[in-house]
Amino acid sequence: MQRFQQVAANELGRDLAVGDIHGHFPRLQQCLDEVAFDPQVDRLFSVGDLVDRGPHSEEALQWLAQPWFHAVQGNHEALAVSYLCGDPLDLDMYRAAGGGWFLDLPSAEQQRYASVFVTLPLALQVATAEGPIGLVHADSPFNEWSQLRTSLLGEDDPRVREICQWSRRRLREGDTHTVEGLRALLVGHTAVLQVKQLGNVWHLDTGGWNKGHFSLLDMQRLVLLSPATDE
Ligand SMILES: [Mn+2]
Repeated sequence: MQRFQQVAANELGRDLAVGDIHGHFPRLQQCLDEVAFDPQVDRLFSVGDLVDRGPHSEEALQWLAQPWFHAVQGNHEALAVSYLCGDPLDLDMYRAAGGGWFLDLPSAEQQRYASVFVTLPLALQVATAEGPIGLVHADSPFNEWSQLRTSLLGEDDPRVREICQWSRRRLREGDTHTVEGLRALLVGHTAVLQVKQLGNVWHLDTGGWNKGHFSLLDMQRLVLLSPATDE
């Protein structure tokens, strides 16, 4: 598994990005249908947290098997992997965070999910005509994207992993610093009412898995396709 992965530009169709899905794949599919997503040429990029909380977490593997679907590993995928590795986990907290569906699976099934989740990169870099776009679940630990790349391609650093998957600092502090070396960095993890841009960091989790809505970002144009606006 590569903790940092690069994806070439899409010459044929659109590249869309979406925030946390949390087991709500039918809702996401409806959203994709509304923007006429074409799996023959379009691609969908996820900032992770495909599972837990919602009723259809088990669909995650079908989605991850699609050639047009790419995802980084969120903290919820990491929890599943950690559980099977025997890492110390607060199981009541995991269950309260929506992990019950996973904890209650037979162990062979748990293994099937974790064996895919463990292969997901912590960071993705997607080429566009206007420059590279990065994706991590929560935040970049570095203001230079190339530093994150170097770190993730080198020795596994738990502190780097922790910030990539769990940090809420940037939103909490309203930090508008740019992550250099990227056109935009796309993240999720912390739900916001509307897509929020701080510097070149776009927070895409608008609670489509909860009482909010899924937001679909056109990565080439950096324009929201969904929710639809009348403007
Ligand atoms: Mn998360």
